[in-house]
Amino acid sequence: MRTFALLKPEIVTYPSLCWQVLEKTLTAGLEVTRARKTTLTLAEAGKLYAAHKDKFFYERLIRHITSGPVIALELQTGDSTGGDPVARWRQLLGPTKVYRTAYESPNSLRGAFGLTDTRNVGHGSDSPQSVADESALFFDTLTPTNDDACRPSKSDL
Ligand code: YYY
Ligand code: MG
Repeated sequence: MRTFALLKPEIVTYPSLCWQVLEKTLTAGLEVTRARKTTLTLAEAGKLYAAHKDKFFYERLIRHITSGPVIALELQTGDSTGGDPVARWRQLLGPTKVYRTAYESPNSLRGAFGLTDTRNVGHGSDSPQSVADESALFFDTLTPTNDDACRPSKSDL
């Protein structure tokens, strides 16, 4: 069983933050099975956040997620820890709204690195269906970008 996670631009733009997030992810017993760095087009961001189209924050959310590179991760729980990776990643992320992290989970990723309700470190799928849809979007159908130039092709391996 896997989950889909996305690191947002305010993390990916800063390599040291990015490494700290990845380190906490591994320490929480999650293993990275696939990863891809990319920069979303407006249309791709609209697909990822289609469920929020009518919300008051939609425009700022889309503007932010397309403002710089993101890293898509497919995660699984390690053999020794087991458990549901969807719940594990969302628990590690912490609450959506940053003010809540202060008293609910200061050690979560959003508690440690979250800046605002929009610039809140990452995304996590919330159901088996969204894992399937979002993994397919990022790993199968996304437009290739310059970031893909540094990915090895199968014949290089
Ligand atoms: O799943 P999660 O990311 O924790 O929150 P959602 O309620 O699905 O919202 C998706 C995304 O929208 C959130 O990560 C930031 C943004 N957002 C916002 O900018 N302002 C809000 N008040 C609520 C959500
Ligand atoms: Mg959500």
